[in-house]
Amino acid sequence: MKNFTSLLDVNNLDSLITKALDLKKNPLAHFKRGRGKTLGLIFFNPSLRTRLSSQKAAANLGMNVMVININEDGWKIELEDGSIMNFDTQEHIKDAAKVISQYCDIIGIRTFASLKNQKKDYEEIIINKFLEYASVPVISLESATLHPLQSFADVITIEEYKKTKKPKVVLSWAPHPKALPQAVANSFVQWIKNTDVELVITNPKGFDLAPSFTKDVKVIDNQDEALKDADFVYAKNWSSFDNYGAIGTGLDDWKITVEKMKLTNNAKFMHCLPIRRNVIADDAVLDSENSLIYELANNRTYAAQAVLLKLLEQ
Ligand code: SN0
Repeated sequence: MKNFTSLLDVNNLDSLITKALDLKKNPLAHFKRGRGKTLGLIFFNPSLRTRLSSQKAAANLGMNVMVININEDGWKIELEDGSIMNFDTQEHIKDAAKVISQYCDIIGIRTFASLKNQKKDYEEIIINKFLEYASVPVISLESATLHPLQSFADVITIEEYKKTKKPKVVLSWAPHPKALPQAVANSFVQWIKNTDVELVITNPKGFDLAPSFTKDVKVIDNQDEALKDADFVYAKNWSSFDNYGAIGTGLDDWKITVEKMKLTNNAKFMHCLPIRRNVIADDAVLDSENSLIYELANNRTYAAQAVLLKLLEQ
């Protein structure tokens, strides 16, 4: 593994899952591996779990960590090659990537979709520029269209809690007051398709994910029907892909309630957090025995640690 920006960077998912579960049992087993090595975390937008779980993962490997919130603390970054920088951007991404590579052995980048320009978002300009110009491995800490560290934690958690060999996993769209990226959902589908589950996506008309991700996946717009016999319910809002960035209105009944969970096979409930409580899912679901929200967040550390370890081992 040279970089970690999507599932496509992973050679053997099963062995990476095993590695993460081993690290969960013995987090300090490789404490000497990262000694003298530095992880740089570059944030273009807010983060709680990704930031802290990555720091924790690095600390468990004996690494040093440097963090910068680039929009608040750094210069305004220029993305266009060849641009004449006589306006408001102050530092070219090429220069930033080359300089940060001198200070760090691994660089994590967190970016966010504009949700205005589909083509630009799906081109993943920031991550790709870092891949082009950095001289050390690059990890995505959520990009415009993918969130691989989250998805890795998602598959680890399903592996840990599944009761049958091939559980039914339902990814359900849920309401939200703001336009959110498709990244978590796209990436969830990309990863989960490579595990042994029956995947069903349910979303309202007009909210289908990009066909490149949903190819060969069952997608239905009847949420109740989708939830039937589910072993895992993964709720997430995303804004429209087709009508790019549009939010759903009048769709509040897509919220996950106790009544909806009763349609399932006593399913476990998952969400990546942060969650708008009583909008996406009711408190009674989030705080129920079947809720895995905190366990999923806990697994973010071991997902990040398995990835860092793999990159340190080359
Ligand atoms: C992000 C998203 O991609 O949906 C991060 C998830 C890991 N979520 C949000 O931006 C939520 C913000 C909000 O307004 O609730």
